[in-house]
Amino acid sequence: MYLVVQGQLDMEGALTARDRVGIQDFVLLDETTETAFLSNLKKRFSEDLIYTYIGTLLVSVNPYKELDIYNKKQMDLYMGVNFFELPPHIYALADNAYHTMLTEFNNHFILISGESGAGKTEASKKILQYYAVSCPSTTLLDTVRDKMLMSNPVLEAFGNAKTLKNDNSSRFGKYMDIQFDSQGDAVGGHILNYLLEKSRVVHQNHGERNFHIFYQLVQGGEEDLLHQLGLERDCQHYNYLTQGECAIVSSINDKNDWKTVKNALNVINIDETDINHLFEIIASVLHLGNFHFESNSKGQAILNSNAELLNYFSPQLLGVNAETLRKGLTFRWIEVKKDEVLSPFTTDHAIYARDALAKAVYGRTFTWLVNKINESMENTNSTRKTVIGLLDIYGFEVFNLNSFEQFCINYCNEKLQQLFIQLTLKSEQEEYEAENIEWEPVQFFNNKIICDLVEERHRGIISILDEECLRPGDATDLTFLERLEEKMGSHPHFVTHRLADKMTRKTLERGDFRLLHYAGEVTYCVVGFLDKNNDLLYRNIKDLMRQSKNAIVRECFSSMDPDSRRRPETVATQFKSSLLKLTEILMAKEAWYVRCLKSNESKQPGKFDEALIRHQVKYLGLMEHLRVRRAGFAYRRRYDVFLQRYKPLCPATWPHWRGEPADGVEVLVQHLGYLPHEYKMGRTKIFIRHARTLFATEDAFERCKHELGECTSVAKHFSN
Ligand code: AD9
Ligand code: MG
Repeated sequence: MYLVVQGQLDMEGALTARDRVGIQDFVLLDETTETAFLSNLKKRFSEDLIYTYIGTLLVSVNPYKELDIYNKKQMDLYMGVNFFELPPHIYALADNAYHTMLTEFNNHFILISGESGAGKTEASKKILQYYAVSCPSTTLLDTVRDKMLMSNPVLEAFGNAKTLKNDNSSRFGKYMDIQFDSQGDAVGGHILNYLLEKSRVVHQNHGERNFHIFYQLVQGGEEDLLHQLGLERDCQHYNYLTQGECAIVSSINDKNDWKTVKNALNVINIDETDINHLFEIIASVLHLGNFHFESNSKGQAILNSNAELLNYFSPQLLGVNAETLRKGLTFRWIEVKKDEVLSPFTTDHAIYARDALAKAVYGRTFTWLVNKINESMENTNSTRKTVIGLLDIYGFEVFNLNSFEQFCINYCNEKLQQLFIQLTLKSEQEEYEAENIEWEPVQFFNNKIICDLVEERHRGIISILDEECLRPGDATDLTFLERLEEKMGSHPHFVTHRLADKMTRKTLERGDFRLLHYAGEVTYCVVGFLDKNNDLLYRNIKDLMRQSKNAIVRECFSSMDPDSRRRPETVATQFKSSLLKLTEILMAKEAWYVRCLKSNESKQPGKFDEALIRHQVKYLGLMEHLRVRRAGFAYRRRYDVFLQRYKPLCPATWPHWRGEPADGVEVLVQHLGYLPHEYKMGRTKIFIRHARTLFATEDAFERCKHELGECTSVAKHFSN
């Protein structure tokens, strides 16, 4: 009996091999110094042990190499096993969330955070795979699972791109609810998407690419299809694909990915007609990017592109009249006393209109795709269900040149950090309160001050940006910066060129401002902030798209913009509201955390860049989290779980304790010689102040495992 139970507990020398593989849970670390923390992380990383716990939080270090730890055998191993009984793994966290959801019948979410390239998307895919493979299944449900799994390659093709930080960087935020019925079957899914980085469609920095789907189509698309879409099999032919000068990336196989995506589109129930429309849209965007404009003698823009192409692609692919499109891109239609008057564009305006159209078509198609995926994963069964939400959002990023997109992405990461702080502090505090335990709060750096700086009504950066966007007349990116300087000048997390020298000893260009984010300082260039925030599309172009013969284009422009005359909310404000809603959704659920760390900047397998990791450990607040876990009480276990594990250490509790688990635990720890200040009995759990107490118990337990029958002497030894 003992051995059967312990079979699951087999940590085979985990403690004795501590020196080699480090400690599996930081809570058990002897010292809570950063050096000890890093040394443990490094030790484990060098053994390909990329996961370590801080209590129930999972720290993951990106190995940049395939590890043989994500197979069915491993999944089976972790299924239904108590959290701490096997080496740390993303499956253990997934499994624990799942079983807690089933036993407590409540909703959970897994917050996966870390900077760009740290491994969030990979982690979220592993979790989804775990649920898809491990949960009970019926044939009917298998199709739901397939759809959930296949939504990934599709969304990654349309929403991910190569950046300087990550060859498969998520350029949108994704929150996915996986719905389970009371038997634990995965019965449906729903995705919320957040702010796609649309500007990438028309512009990429050096060393970066457009969204994967464009390259997949051009390189993997069948001859017939390319012919039908009027495309060349050569990325170099397209302006929207060549700015980064890296159309081919060694780690990416666009041809294979194309096949996967096509297959996935079928699995998620997109019919042939829609698939064709989808490809027509992708091709239209590429063609649009090749439109050039010249200036005539009056300074007016003239479309100087292959007329044949325009005449083919406008009606056949984009589904609109070629001449109307040409006019739309070179003239503005103004209403004068109820008459429409055409006012010619300059070439700059025409380029703006062209790019705005490409971005709008692509961005709306992306949302259409998410809606389609949601339809296909919808759970039509009305029985009560619970969910596990998976949050995988673009990570914090700093480039040489940071613009509005990085501002939004980094703001989003501030919000998630804030949520983490609130929830970890809150839950800790609540637990002590609920269990009637006194505790000592630990000081955190609270990044609320930065969130406020960005989002506060009337005073935050977003409000000031919106004011400038709405101000008629001479508002420009630079006047926006001036406003910021006027209003934020002395804020401890805001720097402009006037203050730069004094505060950070680093100079700033005139058009820049710098934010001191929780994760580091980022210098933003204001150029383009107003345009990107306004994200305006000329009304006549919108009207034209609404009449498109391409059903997806028509749907995108009709349903999403019912009132074209009302000024839409700005991009930043919409984003802010969507993050607020997301926070509410998450706050109503029980949280699990995966903190991903990037091991090195050069994406090299097995390289542990200590300075880089130290920095992340710092700003992610891992040390504080650890201290909070240990401050009051390092460890807590439910009475029944604690008793079940350690009962062999005491004759009175072994092999069975016939009373209340709490009483059994009291007898057990008395027998082990716990001193009164070393532990507290809560309502449902035992709280142990120092890790070493638990550690000694663990050691005793390990020895006991090997020296069956000598438990009593082990306990005696312990109390000495
Ligand atoms: V971003 O904020 O979307 O730019 P992520 O999502 O944090 O970023 P991602 O999951 O895409 O990073 O990981 C980056 C790359 O690291 C992957 O493409 C893999 O090559 C590599 N990676 C990440 N996690 C693992 C892993 N558990 N095992 C092996 C990994 N390789
Ligand atoms: Mg990602």
